[in-house]
Amino acid sequence: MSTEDKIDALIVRLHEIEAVKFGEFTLKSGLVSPIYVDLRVIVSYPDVLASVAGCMWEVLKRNGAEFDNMCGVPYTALPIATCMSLNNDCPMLMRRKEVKDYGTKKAIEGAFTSGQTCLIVEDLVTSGASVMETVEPLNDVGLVTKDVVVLIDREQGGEARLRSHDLRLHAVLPLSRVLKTLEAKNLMSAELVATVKAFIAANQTGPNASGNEMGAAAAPTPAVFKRDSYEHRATLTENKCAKDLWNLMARKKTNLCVAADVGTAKELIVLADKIGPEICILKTHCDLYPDFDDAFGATLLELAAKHDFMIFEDRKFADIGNTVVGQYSSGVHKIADWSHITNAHIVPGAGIIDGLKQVGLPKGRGLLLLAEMSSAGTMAKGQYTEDAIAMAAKHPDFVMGFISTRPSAWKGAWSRGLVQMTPGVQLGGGGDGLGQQYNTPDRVIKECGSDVIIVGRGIYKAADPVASAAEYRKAGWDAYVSAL
Ligand code: S5P
Repeated sequence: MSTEDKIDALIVRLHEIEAVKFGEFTLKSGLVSPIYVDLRVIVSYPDVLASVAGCMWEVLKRNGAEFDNMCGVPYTALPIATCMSLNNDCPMLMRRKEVKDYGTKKAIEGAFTSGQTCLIVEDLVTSGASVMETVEPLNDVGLVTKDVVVLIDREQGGEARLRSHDLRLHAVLPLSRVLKTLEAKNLMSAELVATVKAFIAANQTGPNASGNEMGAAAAPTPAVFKRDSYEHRATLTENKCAKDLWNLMARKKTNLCVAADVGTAKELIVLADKIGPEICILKTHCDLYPDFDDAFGATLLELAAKHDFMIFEDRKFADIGNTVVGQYSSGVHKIADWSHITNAHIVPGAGIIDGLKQVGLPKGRGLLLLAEMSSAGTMAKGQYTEDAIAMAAKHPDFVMGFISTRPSAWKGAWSRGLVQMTPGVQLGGGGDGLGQQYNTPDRVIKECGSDVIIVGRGIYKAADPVASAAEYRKAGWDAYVSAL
């Protein structure tokens, strides 16, 4: 049997013994997943265990991996590593999960010499975090780690994370391969395959996700929140507006959104024409302008096309679904006709998203959820933020991201296709005496993990708004580049 046939047969067996299951599984984060992978059961099926160990070895040899010994990630991968060791006469090491507080206190058991190369064996990779927990103690005792072999890669960001640590991931079964085979063998419907794919796309783990299933809890916040490029994140979203924005930022080299809270529409149009070349988004509060008229939207759209920026009407909808349909589509402002992006509070519950989506989705618009706020004493924190994350996950076609202040510290997993936009930004920091709290562009991007800085008074109140916009643009962009 060819390796490929063996792999197909193994996929069917894994499905039979319910090591890979489909249905509705509630994860720790509250998200409902259409797929669940639990490989602990394979120890009870010797034919499956033998096949897993055989396929993993073949993939390693095919890829030319070389190593002196191997170490399984406790616990599910230990029997797999043992089989590979016995079948191929390759020495094995063991990592203690809890280092003994008596006796030798060794984290790594077995015979080895410093400088040897050790292969890591794992059953399932989601974020790559649990692999790293085994790599570190191996490196601490002088072993070199270059290769990681895994049975199933959920394709949720683990490979990139391992790559950033110079580790090569060899996966017998990328999840997409599992889906393809099960569909070809009529064990999954095309619809179910699409559902699982959409779920995986919407739940990419980020660089600080933990190794728990679906990255349900976050690791400590790193000083610099390492990030993926805007170009790559464009490939992770289903929402047209988010895709356009990611690509626009990468193309124009700016992550600056200007909050143009000036006194009149006339002033706003003049400002937009001047600072247009510096920005990715112009944020408006159209109910601030006494001279707002029917020509406003068309004029702004012309400027957006001229200077290549997007329009974000910061309406902060907060009513029931039926009411927001009217507020978004008609009334005085007809926001959906001219604003690419708008935002909403989640206070009313999911109906607000359904209502806005009914109007915005057919027009290719995007919605931001207010998951956190920049003002002192905000109620948008903790469970509220978690709920916003869960709501966004249910509408990957329409919700394009969040208004947030510190997404790097979020516990819940969120898709990296979503955009994080942060207000309360000034180069000098501080506050405004009315509750606004300012952070610098550098901290917002590098420490807080945001993607877009929203700057209002720091620019439009400056003596030279154009020079100030250029300064903020540079600060925001330099911070992004250095966090890559
Ligand atoms: O939490 C928030 C959310 C928003 S959208 N805090 C905010 O300040 N904003 C908006 O960002 C606010 O309405 C204003 O338009 C802008 C901040 O302006 P600045 O002058 O304080 O920079």
